[in-house]
Amino acid sequence: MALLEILHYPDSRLRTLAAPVADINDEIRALIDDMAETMYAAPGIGLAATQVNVHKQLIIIDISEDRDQLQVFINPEILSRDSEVAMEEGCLSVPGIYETVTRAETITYRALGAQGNKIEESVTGLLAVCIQHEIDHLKGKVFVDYLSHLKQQRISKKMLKQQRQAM
Ligand code: GNR
Ligand code: NI
Repeated sequence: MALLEILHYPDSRLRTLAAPVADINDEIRALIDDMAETMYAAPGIGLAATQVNVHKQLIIIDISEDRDQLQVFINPEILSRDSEVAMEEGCLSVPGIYETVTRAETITYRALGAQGNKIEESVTGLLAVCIQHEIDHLKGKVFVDYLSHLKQQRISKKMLKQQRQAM
């Protein structure tokens, strides 16, 4: 297992479109393990492969209280959306920034699980928001993109300043 480096906004590599996973092999299983270690250490409730500079359609989520219910979603697709909910979001690629984003409250999605099992279900609330946040990463989108241009500029400046100071 290994801790992976998380890309930070406004890194242009976060804009990369992820390709579908063709085969759930040992390389993908090792990536899932490393991503889980990285997400739990951060700590975060979700992580997309894009954030660790691997441009494959793979996301992991654990919204459980005890941090012991890892969910793996490979090649996830949203089939339908219903209602809206506003939730304060954060992102491991935009540390220290928390802003309210409005998304679908309920989604029906399709994905493969870690064993290649087909999943198709409707979910609501935090899990639905988290899946949408992570699928956005796979499409090169970050939650900051939903904010006003003024807020985006302020966040960019703040992140770049933090990154300069960390060097
Ligand atoms: O840890 C995270 N918390 C969170 C809170 C509200 C909505 C979405 C998230 S996902 C985020 C981890 C992350 O950056 N995933 O891409
Ligand atoms: Ni994120």
